[in-house]
Amino acid sequence: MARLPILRYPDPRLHSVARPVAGVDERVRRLVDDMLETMYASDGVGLAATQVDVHERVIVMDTSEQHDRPLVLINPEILKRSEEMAVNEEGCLSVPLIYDRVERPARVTVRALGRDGQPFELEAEGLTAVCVQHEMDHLMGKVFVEYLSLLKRDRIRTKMLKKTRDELRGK
Ligand code: GNR
Ligand code: NI
Repeated sequence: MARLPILRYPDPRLHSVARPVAGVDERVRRLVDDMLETMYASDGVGLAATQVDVHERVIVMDTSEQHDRPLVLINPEILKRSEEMAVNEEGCLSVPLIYDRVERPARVTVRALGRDGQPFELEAEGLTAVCVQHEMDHLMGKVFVEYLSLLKRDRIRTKMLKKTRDELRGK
């Protein structure tokens, strides 16, 4: 396993649209394992392949309290969205230290392939529903800050560019 570098907003590669995985083979399983290692090492509850510059429809998540229930979604599709909406505070490993409220359907039903290539369905609510929608947005090239006002997004872009510059200078 290996930790992979995570793209930081406003990197244009975060806006690439991922293509479906053709088959769950050894290469895809290695990607999944590296993404899980990267997610756990970064204290994230989810990670989309887009964030590690792989533009294929692969997501890893773990919203369990003990961080011991990895969830792998390959070629995920949303089958159902609740009419009820919910507002939650979101963060993103690609936009470190920024948290803001986003409104989304409260519950979703998702169909995907697991790490074993077998299809399954997930009925998600709470943080799991937030996370799966946040990750599926990444696969479509969308970052959560795009739900915020242009003013906020602009401030975030400036802050992220400065943070990256400071880190490169060793500050
Ligand atoms: O670790 C993460 N936490 C989180 C919190 C609230 C809503 C969404 C998320 S996903 C995020 C990891 C990440 O950036 N996934 O793309
Ligand atoms: Ni994210």
